[in-house]
Amino acid sequence: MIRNPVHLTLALLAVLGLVALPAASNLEAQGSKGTIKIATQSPLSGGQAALGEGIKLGAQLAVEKFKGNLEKMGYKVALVPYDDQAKPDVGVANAKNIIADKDILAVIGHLNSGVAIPSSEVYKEVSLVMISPANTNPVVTDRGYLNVNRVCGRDDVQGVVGSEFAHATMKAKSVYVIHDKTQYGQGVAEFFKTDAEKKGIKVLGFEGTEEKSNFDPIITPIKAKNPDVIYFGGIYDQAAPFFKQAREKGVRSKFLGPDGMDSSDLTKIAGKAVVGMDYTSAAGPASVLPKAKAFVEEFKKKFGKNPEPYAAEAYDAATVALKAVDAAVKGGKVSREDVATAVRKTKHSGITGDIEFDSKGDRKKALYFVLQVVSDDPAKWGDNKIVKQLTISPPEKK
Ligand code: ABU
Repeated sequence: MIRNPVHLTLALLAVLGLVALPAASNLEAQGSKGTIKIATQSPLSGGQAALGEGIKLGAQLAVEKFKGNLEKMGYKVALVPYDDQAKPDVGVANAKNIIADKDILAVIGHLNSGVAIPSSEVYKEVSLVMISPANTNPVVTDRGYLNVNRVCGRDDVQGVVGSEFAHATMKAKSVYVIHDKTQYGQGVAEFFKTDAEKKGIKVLGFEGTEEKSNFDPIITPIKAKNPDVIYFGGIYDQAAPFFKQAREKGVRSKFLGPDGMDSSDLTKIAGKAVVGMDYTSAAGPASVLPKAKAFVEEFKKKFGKNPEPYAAEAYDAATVALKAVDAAVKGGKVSREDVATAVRKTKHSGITGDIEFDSKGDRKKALYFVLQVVSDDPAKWGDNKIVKQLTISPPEKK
């Protein structure tokens, strides 16, 4: 779409072979003020849609709120949501479509590290920046790509926060570890297990499963071993039926898990079985983030529901993206690489705290929490008790 008459004339001359056009810029016809798009990639369908939808809506709210500067400069600004279905192949297929749309200057996503890692290999081909609100697997940033950043913490920290809690607070002498075989679930389970063993906790089992509905064959041997704690490295859509069935079958162990548990859908599916359980999270509960209160009100007013965990992080990630696009536009040229460079330099006081990235794209100071489920009412998920709150820098690269 070429709107500027000068560019139109140049294009016609180019077609006639009378003049060579410069290589297409990412923002088509910079002088003509085209459309700037921010994409989201997260699961919008399937069992993890509660968190994925929250990521999309958090980013949408930020774009609506902060697009004004760019509009004043004459650009249209649009959010383009993609449904990665929590599946790596779908995320990669979407990523290929995203990089083909030159108006897209940033991606906010994903929910799943196992989707973000291969998708970001595609974004890297064209230096398209990704800012993740939720991906905690270390590999996301340990590849050291300029275009990959995250505003949340890392599982090599989160797993240890969990094992420390199991040891010092839960006084666990034995644990049984289940994981979902994904890069995220298995990864965080391994960090938990390794540190738990260092602390002298006996690991009675370490088992991966993709089962989603009938956990009988897994629960029977766990019940026989009677661990003090069962740790589930995975996401709530799989963990909730497991916890529910475990209680129904008389398992008395305490439950523990990472941020994949952090969704109101955990109680929607598991009900009373998970009341009292503890989980770690890298998503900041609005109740401890003073600036997030207005966000929660605005979110509820606009979308008629509470923001799920990681919606606030998506809001901050999208705000950082827009700030970086603003800076790149003011620099007089807009390429995806300029935006990626600007993101890495951005300092932002967000609703989840101060955001600044290190040389790998990790947040310099990330937040970690231990929370406890207080009610079987999904509407009260935001009231979960904060048992512990930590601010931790990313580990030094080995
Ligand atoms: N960190 C929660 C979402 C799961 C993931 O990182 O894959």
